[in-house]
Amino acid sequence: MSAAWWDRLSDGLSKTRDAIQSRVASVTGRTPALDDAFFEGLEEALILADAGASAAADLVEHLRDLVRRERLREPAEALERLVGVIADAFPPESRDPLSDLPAVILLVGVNGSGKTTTAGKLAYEARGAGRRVVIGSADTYRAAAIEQLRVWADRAGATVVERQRGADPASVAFEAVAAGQQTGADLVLIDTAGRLHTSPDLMEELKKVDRVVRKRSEAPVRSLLVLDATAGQNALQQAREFHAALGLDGVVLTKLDGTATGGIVIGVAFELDLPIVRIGVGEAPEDMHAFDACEFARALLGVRDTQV
Ligand SMILES: Nc1nc2c(ncn2[C@@H]2O[C@H](COP(=O)(O)OP(=O)(O)O)[C@@H](O)[C@H]2O)c(=O)[nH]1
Ligand SMILES: [Mg+2]
Repeated sequence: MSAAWWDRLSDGLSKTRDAIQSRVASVTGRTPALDDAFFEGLEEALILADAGASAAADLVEHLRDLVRRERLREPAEALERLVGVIADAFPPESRDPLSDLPAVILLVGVNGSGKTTTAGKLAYEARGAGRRVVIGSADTYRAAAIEQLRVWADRAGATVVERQRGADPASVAFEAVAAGQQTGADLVLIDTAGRLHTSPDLMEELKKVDRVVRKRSEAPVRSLLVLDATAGQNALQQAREFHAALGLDGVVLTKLDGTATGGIVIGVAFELDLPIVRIGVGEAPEDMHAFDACEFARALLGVRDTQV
């Protein structure tokens, strides 16, 4: 990982990191340092970072066991072990829904979470790897949304399938899949509308898009939830609802460069057992990265990798 990339992710997670580091600093030099208050403090910091209460309790319990078994005494050692404990809470990388192509990827999520931007970034990444990409513009509610996606598609060198505003999203998605098949595309990305996840209409519309796409596609179809990491506990609730309605294959966490607490990544992986497929750290095409659980845990806890 380059220093710039580390700093970018690290800056976004500074709030959580500072909270954890100050707890560690407050017990350093004390004997014994690794007492109940230390572990309770860590658990509280993880909850404040939006990891969710059950994930926080479970992770800290694991850490306590390790510390006891290895007879650790130093807060820095405990923190280093916590990196491993957090990293192990994520599903294995072998479950990356973007790793085996051809595929059709449905991008879903609430308004403003970053679906269109993510479609553009994924197209840009796949084009960079020499893949043929078709993007379906299935957010037909706003003319601006269609425009925005076209700009991204042009930039990436991807083919875009679009219809006029107000067209049936499922038919646009259907056409995109058909176009992908006809042209031998490796990747078909379907951008959808957001609105509120609490709107039953939206879920019904997405289920219809999902049904139509699965029926038409010969390639595997995977649904990715695009989540705004700055939404905190709200993001976890959205993930539960989208997962229940659509059966998700993974999550893209956006805006980790912003004011995100970051722990939401842990909550989603832990509670829903979904892989974090990519993370977004800015608005430019190259501001998206594969998720590495160990790197992430290091950035969140402020523990530099000492092995490199
Ligand atoms: N800082 C930052 N902004 C992002 C990121 N992803 C998306 N955005 C911005 O969030 C806003 C909403 O994104 P958009 O893709 O239109 O969301 P959609 O409604 O889900 O399609 C836009 O201003 C994007 O530029 C990210 O990873 N970091
Ligand atoms: Mg959009």
